[in-house]
Amino acid sequence: MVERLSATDRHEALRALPGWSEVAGRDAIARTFTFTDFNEAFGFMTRAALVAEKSDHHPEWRNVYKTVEVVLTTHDAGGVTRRDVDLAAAMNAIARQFGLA
Ligand code: HBI
Repeated sequence: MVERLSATDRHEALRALPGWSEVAGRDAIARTFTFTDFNEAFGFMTRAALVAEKSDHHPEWRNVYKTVEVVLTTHDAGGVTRRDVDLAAAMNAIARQFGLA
């Protein structure tokens, strides 16, 4: 099973993940993506879903109009692992295709 990251490794990983931060009271990371409209938000989710399914690692997320709130944690490990960091990086790359920083 994949291992939880140490606090140091988690902090180091977050430094390379613009927009992501730790979730208070939970071993998880989160980012809220704000697009220009629902079409872009849902387009982002569609592309991210394909990555998630391919890697068998799935986000907790919520869409309201043009925002997508994402929380990543590895349920099997009970905390943040390399799999969450990889999915967060993939989501940032997809968001950049929609013009987000
Ligand atoms: N997604 N975020 C997350 N965390 C998991 O532990 C996880 C998952 N998707 C699929 C998955 N685990 C399966 O590998 C196991 O539940 C069998």
